[in-house]
Parts: sequence; C-alpha cells; structure tokens
Amino acid sequence: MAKKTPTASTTSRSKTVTIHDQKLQRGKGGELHQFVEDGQPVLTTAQGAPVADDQNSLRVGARGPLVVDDFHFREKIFHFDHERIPERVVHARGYGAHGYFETYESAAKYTRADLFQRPGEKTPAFVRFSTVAGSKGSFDLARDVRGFAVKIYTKEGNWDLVGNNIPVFFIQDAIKFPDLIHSVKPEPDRAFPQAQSAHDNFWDFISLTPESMHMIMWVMSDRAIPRSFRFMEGFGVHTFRFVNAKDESTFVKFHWKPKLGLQSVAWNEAVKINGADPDFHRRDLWQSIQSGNFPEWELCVQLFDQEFADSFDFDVLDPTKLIPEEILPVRPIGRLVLNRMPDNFFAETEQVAFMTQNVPPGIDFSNDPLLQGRNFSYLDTQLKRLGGPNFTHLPINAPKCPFAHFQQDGHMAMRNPVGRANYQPNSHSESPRESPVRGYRHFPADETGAKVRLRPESFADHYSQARQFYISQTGTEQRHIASALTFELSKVQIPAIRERMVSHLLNIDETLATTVAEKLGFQKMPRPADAAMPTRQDLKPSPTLSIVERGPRRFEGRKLGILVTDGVDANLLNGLMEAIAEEKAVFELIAPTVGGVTASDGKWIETHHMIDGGPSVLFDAVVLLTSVTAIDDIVQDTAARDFVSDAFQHCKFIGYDHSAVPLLEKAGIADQLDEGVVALPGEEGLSAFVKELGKLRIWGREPSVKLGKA
Ligand code: HDD
Repeated sequence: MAKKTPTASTTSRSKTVTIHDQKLQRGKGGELHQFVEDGQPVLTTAQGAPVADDQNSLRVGARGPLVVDDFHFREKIFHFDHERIPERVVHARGYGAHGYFETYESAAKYTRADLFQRPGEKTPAFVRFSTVAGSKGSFDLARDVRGFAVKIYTKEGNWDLVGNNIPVFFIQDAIKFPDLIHSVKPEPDRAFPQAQSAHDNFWDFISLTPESMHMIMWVMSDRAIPRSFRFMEGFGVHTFRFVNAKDESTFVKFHWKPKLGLQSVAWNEAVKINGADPDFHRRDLWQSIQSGNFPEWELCVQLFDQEFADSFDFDVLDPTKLIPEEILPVRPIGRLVLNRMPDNFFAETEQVAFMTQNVPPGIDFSNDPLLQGRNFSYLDTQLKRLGGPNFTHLPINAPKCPFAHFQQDGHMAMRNPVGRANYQPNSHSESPRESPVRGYRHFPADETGAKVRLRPESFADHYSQARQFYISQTGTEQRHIASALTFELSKVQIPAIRERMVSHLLNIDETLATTVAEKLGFQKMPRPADAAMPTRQDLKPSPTLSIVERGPRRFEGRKLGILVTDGVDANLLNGLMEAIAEEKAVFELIAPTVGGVTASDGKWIETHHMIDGGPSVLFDAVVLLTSVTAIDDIVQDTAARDFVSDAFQHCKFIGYDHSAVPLLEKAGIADQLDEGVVALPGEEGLSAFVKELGKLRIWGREPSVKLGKA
C-alpha cells in the first residue's frame, strides 16, 4: 500500500504538520496533537483514540456497575498505578538543570578529551544536585552532604563527573558503602528519623570507623547546610587521570568553584527553613534560572605527576584526603553555566542516570578503591531504577554525538541498530568498526601484586587532615562545628557511642572535644581513641577550607526581604528596589496581609508574601519599611516580631525606617543594636547600604545575642 509521507513541514520545530491528509499540531515537547478548529488539542488515549468523556467511567444505567469495555478507564488507571519507579537508594531528593560547559583554553598537553581541546567551545551539560540520606519527599535543608553530579554530552561520549560538595568521603573502600548508608538512613525497626544523621545508628557506625573523621568535620561544618546550590563548591573527590594523545598520564582532581562565592545558613535557620519552605533549594534554582540569573561554576583542576604523589604527605588514592590548594593550586580550565530548567522533572531529573564509569577518551581512573567500587555499582542501580538495559535510549541519557553499536532489543528498545549485520566482525562496509586511533584506550598502568584483602598503611592517618580542616576555620565556624556535634550526639541514646565519638575528637582538637563533652554533660573525659597511626602530623591551616574567609563580599545573586505596611515611604522603597537591582540581587515584599499595601504616594504595591508565609529565614538580609500609622498593629503580630528577632539571631543585616523602631523594641533587640542594624536611608545612601549587605552576616554578634526580653 502506498504510504503518504509527511510533508516538508514536519521538522520537530514546526508547529503544524500534515499526516494522512490530517492537519496536526505539535505540542511543547514536539509531540503531535490532533488539531481542532479552535486550536485546542484533543485529549486522546495513549493509543491516540480521541476521548469523548474523561469525567465519567462507563456504567450500566445511572447507578449501576462499571463495565469492562471501558478501555479508556482501564488504561488511565493502569498507567497511574505504574507511575512510580524506585527512588534512588541514596541521593533520592534532587533537582536538575541544563546548561553548557565552555572550555577556556586547550588542555591538549594533558588530555586528549575532546571537550578540552578548543578554547571557547561549548558542550551541552546537565547537572543534578541532591541530598544523600533523605527520601525523595524530604526537605532541602537537612544537615547532609550535597550531591553535585554533572553529565557533559561531549562529542566523544558522555562524561559523568559524579561528585559532592565536599572533597573527601566517609570511607576508603566501596565495600563499606552499604553499611554507611544503612547507618544513616531511618533505623530499620522504627523507620525514623528521616533525612537526619542525628541518631544512634549513624554515630555508632561513625565512631567505629575512624577513617570517617575528616569527612565528619566537614559534615558538622556549615558546608552541610548550604544557602543555595548556587553558592556551593563541587568536587570530583577521587584522583582521576588525564591521558593525552601520546598516552601520557597526569593525575587530576576536579573542583567546581561557584562564581557567586560560598555561602551557608545557620543551623537554627536551617531548621526553620525546612518548615517555612521545604523546597528552599529547588525554588532558589528554579527562580534564578527562570529570571535569567544563570548560576555559574568554574571547573578547576589540580594536576600532578607521580613524583608529587610520592612526595605528598598522604596517599593520593585515599578518598578521605584532599590536597590543600596552598600546596597544589587549582587551575581554571572552563566554566559551567546552567541556563534552562527541564521541561519535565520526571523525564529528565528523575530519569537521568549518572555513572562514574562514563568517561570519554582522555579521562581515566586511578586505583582509588572507592572509585573502582563505584564504577562497578552505578550500572546496577540504573537498571533497577529505570527497569531495563535501554535507559541510554532516554533522551536525557542518550549521547548527543553520533553512536553506533550492536546492542539490541530488551525492554523499551527505541533505537535498534538498522541494517543486516548485528555482529562483529562482519563483511558489510557500512557497518561500524573499531578504531584503535580514535577509540578509548585505558592507560596501560603497570600493575602487579598478590591478591589480598587489606587496607594499605598509607591510608592509616585518620586525624591529621581532620584537625587541619578544623584549625582552618574561623572562630565562628569552629563554634558551629562544636554545636553541630553537640546537637547530633544529644540525639544519641547510648552513652558509649557519645563517649567513643568524644574520644575521637580528642585526637582532632582537645578544646573541641572538651567543649562537646561539657555540653553533653560528661562527668569525666574518655581516653583518646586508639589510632592506627600513633603520631598525628602537625599540618598548617589551609584558609581555602573556610567559607567565611572566602565569602563573596557581594550581595549579587542574594535575596532581600522587605517588610512593608500601608503608608510605606514610597521614595525609600523605590530607592531600595533600584539599589538592589543595580547590585544584581533580588527582593521580595512581605506585608501584614495577603495582596499588597498602599504606599505614602497613594499607589498600590503588590507584595509577594503575607508575613506568616514569608519569615526572615527565607532572605539573606531584611529591611523594615513601616509607617507611623501602621506600626501599632504590626508590633502586635508575633510573626512580625519573629521576622525581626530571627534575622537578628541569624546575624543578618537589618535595615529599618525610623517608624519601625517600636518593632525592634518589641523583638527585644533595641538595646543590642550593632553595625548590622542600619537606620535607612543612612548617611551614605541606599546604594552604600546594599553594598554593605555583601558582608552577608555580622557573625561577631552571634555569641552575645539575647532574645526574649521584650
Ligand atoms: Fe554514589 C548516587 C556521589 C560513593 C553508589 N552518588 C550518587 C549521586 C551522587 C553520588 C552525586 C547522585 C547522582 C544523581 O544525581 O543521580 N557517591 C558519590 C560520591 C561518592 C560516592 C561523591 C564518593 C566519593 N556511591 C558511592 C559508593 C557507592 C555509590 C562508594 C557504592 C559502592 N551512588 C551510588 C548508587 C547511586 C549513587 C547506589 C544511587 C542512585 C544512583 O547511583 O544513580 O549507585
């Protein structure tokens, strides 16, 4: 039978096409809709049959039983019943975005990886950020490691750099991974706590696993409660290899550095954010990309040879160790820009399958046992989650370069090889062939040795870098680590676990150990834990490990919360909004009631939140623009008082109009004002105030904050 081929207008971009003499319309995702007169697509079954009634199932009489002929009902419910796939066993809660990687300069000297050859070249990328322990529906501000998984669709295959926002890991051998994860997940008999490490099982495992101490210092620091995905670093963690065209290898560690600098929140703030907006991080990424403020990271590398590796204090194959930037500086080789949200969360963010073993020619692995174990693990998880071996056919996982192989069939096969030959070798000239020149060549490392189960002695020092991290923090950050440890261990019911943890802390820093022990009410200190390596090295502080030391000093990309009431000074408000825009920051308006307020010039101003729904924890700094007529009412509002006292407690800048002084008094802070509480417009003007906000926090305030004196 002669088939009518689609007309010339059938490119995926065109809106209408003609097939079988029918005029059809394309939807947003390129799918075809049946076309009707008024331009509205017709609802169909999955088989394409138009649907007449989607509200009522087929029945016998008005009040009779349903009938099995109702294929539309059956199909609709069947599909719904199968909507869920297993969530990721770790990193279940995540959020992704599309973008591109742009190469700065050719790195051909070190790697033949195609994406690093040509300056200025852009390669498409997809990134998924995640928390580790919580399930898919948990909250964003859990104290946890953040996943930072990047898929770059290079011209020679996908490269997945599946990293975290912390440069080291809990364990040195992948065989311990199930134990680590079981310990942090909800306890199996009671199924709680969700998305929290503050419970016996986690600390039991950790206190019996001294290799985790370095990572624990990071996880107890503010790195584990980032303000935004946009303000955190990413790390490949392991030592990888670059391999150049001459098959020469250079070791490499990968770092993603956020353009807008690092920033975290305070723990008390994190707890409140989880209640006020459990989607705080995903909303932040969504809003910034949708408004055209595209987040950006530089890809930096630490490159080193075998000689450096041999001379370094630690084994570069040990994933619980980092190489301080002061010893081996990082070098930027490109940037990653995220500029497009997925059209559909499930199709892209949920179905994206990252695998550490996805590397293009020019990037290879080291013998890090954690990395090698990971290379074995990730394929299984994708098969389980996505239900079959053809998950690479899903658009989010498919390479964007040409590909040709003989893998065929299986569940949901969408792109089977065409032609007669589906085997190798064959004698068909059009059939794909191996290419020893272009093909992936593993670095021919010379490996010998007995087959053994052991941990190398070079992995034995578990405390030196843990201490180095701790002494590299500012006083504020050290206090936060002590408080986090105290909080977490306060949730542990078995005293021996708490003691065992403090005995490790004694090997890291005595003051830290004593502070935590005192807060936990210890009557006497335990003995320091026995160490596999008796002498701890006295390493110099590495200031690059501190967030506060490396703060952005700019308010760009941050959000100001402006509390307004009826009668708000219109000049002041307009001036502030302009100054914020100039700084490339954003603001949201919060009002006592839903809708908006009438400003001093009589104009109606629409607001974003009612005060109960817009607490100050959602903002980086706040401003109180009230009026003498409205202030008496607003000081009675407990949400407004919390707005101010929380901002103060969390060491944020507070700008205020003179009419708002009674609110400062009611919030109990009027007698504690410091340089962070600023009367507006101020002597230097609003632009100077907004510039000052770039300091982000007045951490010096923290030890002396006293609330509840109103
Ligand atoms: Fe893993 C997911 C990062 C050790 C096994 N891992 C996963 C994701 C990230 C990481 C970011 C989420 C990817 C996504 O967004 O879909 N994992 C790490 C890092 C590690 C690490 C930085 C240590 C340096 N992981 C690790 C080990 C094993 C796994 C040692 C097992 C031996 N990881 C998995 C997994 C997951 C996973 C079970 C769950 C979902 C998935 O893979 O796609 O295979």
